[in-house]
Amino acid sequence: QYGIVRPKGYNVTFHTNPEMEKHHFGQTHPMKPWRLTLSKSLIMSYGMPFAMDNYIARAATFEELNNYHSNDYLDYLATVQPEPVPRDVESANPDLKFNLGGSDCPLFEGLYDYCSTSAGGSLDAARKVCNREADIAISWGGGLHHAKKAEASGFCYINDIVLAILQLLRCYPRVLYIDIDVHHGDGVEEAFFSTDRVMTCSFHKYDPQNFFPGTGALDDNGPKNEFNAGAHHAINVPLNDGITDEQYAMLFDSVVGKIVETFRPSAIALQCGADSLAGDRLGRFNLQVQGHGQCVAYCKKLGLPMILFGGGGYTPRNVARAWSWETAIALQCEDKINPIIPAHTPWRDHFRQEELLPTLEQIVGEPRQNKNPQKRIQEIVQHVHEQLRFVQH
Ligand code: V1P
Ligand code: CA
Ligand code: ZN
Repeated sequence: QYGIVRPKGYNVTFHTNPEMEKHHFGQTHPMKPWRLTLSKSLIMSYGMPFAMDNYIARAATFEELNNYHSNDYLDYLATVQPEPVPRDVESANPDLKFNLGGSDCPLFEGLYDYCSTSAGGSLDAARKVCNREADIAISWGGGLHHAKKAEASGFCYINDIVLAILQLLRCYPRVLYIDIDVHHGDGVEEAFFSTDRVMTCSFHKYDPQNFFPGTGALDDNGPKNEFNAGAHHAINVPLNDGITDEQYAMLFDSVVGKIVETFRPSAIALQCGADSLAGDRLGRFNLQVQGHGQCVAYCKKLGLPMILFGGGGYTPRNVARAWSWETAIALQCEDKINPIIPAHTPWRDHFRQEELLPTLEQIVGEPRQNKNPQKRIQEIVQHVHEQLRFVQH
């Protein structure tokens, strides 16, 4: 239709479940599953589904979720009833069971279906990468990196990424997890803390007192005990407000490049949280669609099997822009994408700014002041390179 054809010599699979998109966390909650509908609509209007295999994944079973999450947590998640009157932010209760029911992780109608369909998409993606039916598998409904074995955290209830990586480990000796969400990927780091088969690397805003979740300092690199296999296998890149495309790309290439050289991953799991874009309702960075997508392009060039996950992203039109552009990068059809959003795109008016024609790359939001001096960026690169001297695979 727009000349977007299947990429030659490799295959992209796309995993969704429309069931997931209709759930609501509550009126004032920043997480809007509807952003997935908006993203899919933009991806469709560019004709991208013609160039990939599209799957509506079944929900993950209790047993599949149980490969990471505890029985008692899952039992509770499957049976707990939503509260008739939603709790307000001020009256947050500190003794919540499994951290469920507060303002971050509310109990809403259909919660278990929401969680199991999100995990189902990411598990489906992992299975396709395992059996070589996909070179790149996409699960924009996944990427919920804060969920713990027996606890919900930061809008995440089930850690679909951990479940997908566990699946990849059945077929690949080493998996590299990269996280470009503006928040620290603490749940994934914790799950693989003691193994040298997974290296985790998160780029995030770091301000322990004032920014969620408060973990992920530069010298948090896994277990301190050298006899623990996981030592040196957690890489953290703590950043300040306002980082730009140029600085981020330089850091990303130099950190990920060195990791690939020393760790020699056999597959990549890339969490593409879109809250690291400029203008995000919760984020603090200045990344443009171009700079965010550059990370996907860099990983693709490595030529390793890969899963792309979604994650955060609280300005829905910008989320749709970034994930559409990154789907195009996976399909290697960037040059076929007209920056003016096609006239037939449903909800096209959501992308319009003032009197201008709506475009794919021009995101909404004021730029933030850059508080990342070049000297600090150099220090980060140096620290990471020193850590990786201990790693040899
Ligand atoms: O800051 C907190 C908690 C609540 N305080 C006691 C500390 N929570 C954050 C959670 C952010 C989660 C991000 C998830 C992801 O990484 C992956 C999907 O993107 C939070 C924030 C904030 N500005 O950081 N919760 C909320 N805002 C919130 C606002 C309105 C209603 C409900 C929650
Ligand atoms: Ca991150
Ligand atoms: Zn986030």
